[in-house]
Amino acid sequence: ETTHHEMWERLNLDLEAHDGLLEVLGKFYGDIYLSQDNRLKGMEYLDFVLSEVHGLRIKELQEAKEAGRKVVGTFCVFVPEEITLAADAIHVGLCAGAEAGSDLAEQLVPRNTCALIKSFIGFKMAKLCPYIESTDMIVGETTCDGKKKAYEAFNEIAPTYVMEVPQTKTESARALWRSEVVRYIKALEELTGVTITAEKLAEGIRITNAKRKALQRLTALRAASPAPISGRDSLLINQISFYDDPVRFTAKINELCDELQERIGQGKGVAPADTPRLLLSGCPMAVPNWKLPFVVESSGAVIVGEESCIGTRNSRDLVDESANTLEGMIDAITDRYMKIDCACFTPNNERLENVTALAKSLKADGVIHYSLLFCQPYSHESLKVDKALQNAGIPMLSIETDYSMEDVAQLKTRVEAFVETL
Ligand code: BJ8
Repeated sequence: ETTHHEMWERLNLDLEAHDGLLEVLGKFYGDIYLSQDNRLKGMEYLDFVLSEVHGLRIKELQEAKEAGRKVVGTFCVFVPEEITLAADAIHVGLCAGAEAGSDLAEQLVPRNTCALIKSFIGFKMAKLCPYIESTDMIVGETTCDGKKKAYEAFNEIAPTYVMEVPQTKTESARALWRSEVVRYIKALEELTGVTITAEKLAEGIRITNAKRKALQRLTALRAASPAPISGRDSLLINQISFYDDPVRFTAKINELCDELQERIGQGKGVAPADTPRLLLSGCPMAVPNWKLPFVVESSGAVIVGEESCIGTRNSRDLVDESANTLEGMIDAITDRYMKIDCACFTPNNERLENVTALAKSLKADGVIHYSLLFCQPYSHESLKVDKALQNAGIPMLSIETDYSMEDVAQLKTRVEAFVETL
């Protein structure tokens, strides 16, 4: 505890406000996570990592920095982790899922900005995030208008390198994205002094693919009935995939999947087999945004999948490992990332197919589409996803909310009513 405080002080955090945040987080975690029945033994690791997410993991980052490694912070699954790893750097997610500091953020971005953006800006301004303070490079991206304009403002308080993500999937869009991948390689080489060779990039691809394969395994096991793991726990695993050491995390998740397999073999689950099964779809849920999963799972349903960037959108596609030249690997990375079906793309019909296929493969009885308030891309697509699911005979409930707790009772009423119809 004391050593963590010294570290946080060195990182220039607001110690008092940060203590307050950790206290609320701890209580929240107790209510939402530790209160669950029939949890997997493997979740102990995740509980531990979460309890030390601002402690031991930050200490590891500091030690790595002392040993000469660099830390890269990102806000989007478009930033290729393979390349970060190939430069011997550490890749962490900086998206935030709490309201703390959001009022301060309104000095830099308009009030009608989504909660996710306000949260990462607020965390920086209120000196609450040891990850932001540990980074040597912060990488933004031109995805939604909210984010791309926010990075302009954020750049004034935290220098931000911005990758240009195209908005379509045409050949010229691919060429633009490939050039951005190459530019990112150069930027990292400059930052770290490491030359990214074919050998190093192959290793980065292998580590990242292995992590995604472990998450794919988890997704596939959740098709079992009764549901073998709660949606809350699965969301936590996906959230922690953005912070933890990738090799250690992969080993732990594979162990957890072994346990899941055993549990499925015994016909055991976290809820009775006739519990309505729901797929969540839409905006990413960053730590500690557990509001909707908690509401859903305390309304008589169980969540069996997350079609979001903190979910299957991040784990579904692998980089082809057959290339053995640097140029070939860059092509493979480019192609893999161009498959991401973010709502920022136009058109984005593959997402409609992917949501429908995922709902079917996970045997979901219904889908809850989740958009953050003021998120144009996902609010728009909620209408399209609804139609696509209707055509497939899968009911959908559309929810728009933010990080405040004020609408919890109202959300619960709507979710319960939806669950009753399934
Ligand atoms: S690839 S989903 S991580 S951009 S919720 S900030 S879209 S207004 S997060 Fe995303 Fe990359 Fe796409 Fe995924 Fe804007 Fe919407 Fe806010 Fe959002």
